[in-house]
Amino acid sequence: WQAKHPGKKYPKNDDGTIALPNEHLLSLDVDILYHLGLDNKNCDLKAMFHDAKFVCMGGTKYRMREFAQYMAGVLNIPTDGGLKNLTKRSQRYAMYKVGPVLAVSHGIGIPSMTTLLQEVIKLLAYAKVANPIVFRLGTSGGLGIPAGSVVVSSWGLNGNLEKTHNIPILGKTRKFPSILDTRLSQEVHSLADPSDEFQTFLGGTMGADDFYRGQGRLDGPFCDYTEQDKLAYLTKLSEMGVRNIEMEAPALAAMLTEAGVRGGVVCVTFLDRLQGDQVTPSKATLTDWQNRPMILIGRYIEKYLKK
Ligand code: R2B
Ligand code: URA
Repeated sequence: WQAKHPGKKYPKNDDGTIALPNEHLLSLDVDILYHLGLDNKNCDLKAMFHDAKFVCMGGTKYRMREFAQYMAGVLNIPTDGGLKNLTKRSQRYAMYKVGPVLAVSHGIGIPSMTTLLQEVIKLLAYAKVANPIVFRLGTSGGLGIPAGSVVVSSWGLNGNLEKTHNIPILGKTRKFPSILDTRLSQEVHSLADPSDEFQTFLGGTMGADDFYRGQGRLDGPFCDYTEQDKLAYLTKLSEMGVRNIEMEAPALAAMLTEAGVRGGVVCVTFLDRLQGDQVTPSKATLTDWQNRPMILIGRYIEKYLKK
């Protein structure tokens, strides 16, 4: 795409809408966004989503429904008829819309998240949304910070300790830089308030392709390394500036960069991985902690819309 559009860094039209770089799409009579249960012929995507400025993604359907409800309160938008799951026909993910906010679940891990994200990117392009902003609100394990803290990611790191998202394409592994928008992450971080019940950190995020060995845990069904090996690995990550470990950040960073869309990752930490591997807090505590990224993102969206 860049070869054909010299001088343009990202695939964007002058009005800020997304110019999808894949020319094969032009020959499709209808583009079926299969996992969303929507398409660009039988659905008026522009009428449905044109005002969707913020896409907020998170692992579970339940949490994203809670977030949509929370944003309805923050933005004073009535939800009298109840929140509708807009992907009902697919069942795979859930998507709710509250004014300018789309709340979408993405499941666990990079393949699940990127499947959803690519269809969301096409949705935003077909709906002609100008300059959308995408956030992931997630959970993670922290490195040397108190459980319950929030981390705003400044970059993503993959399991091979590279700042790239690596994916085999036509039998060859390709690497895409996992950069995040520095200004956006700093702005979100600056919205942490000294009176918050939690601390908020800015730092790197490692996205692993596995919850157990991929995150250096000792409590999976398989493990042939020692506790010293684990701690050496986690210490190395920490020295590189990694503050938390989850399972999506490098891919999200890479895909948004490729699409020319600004975005960020804000995760609460459920434990300090230097202290252990098991997630021990009660369900009530974990549910409460999961509201923390919502609070920060809610502040960002409210402030942005007031500008
Ligand atoms: C954090 O939590 C999930 C695994 O429990 C995964 O989606 C992630 O990134
Ligand atoms: N999610 C992860 O991916 N890792 C953790 O340690 C906790 C939540």
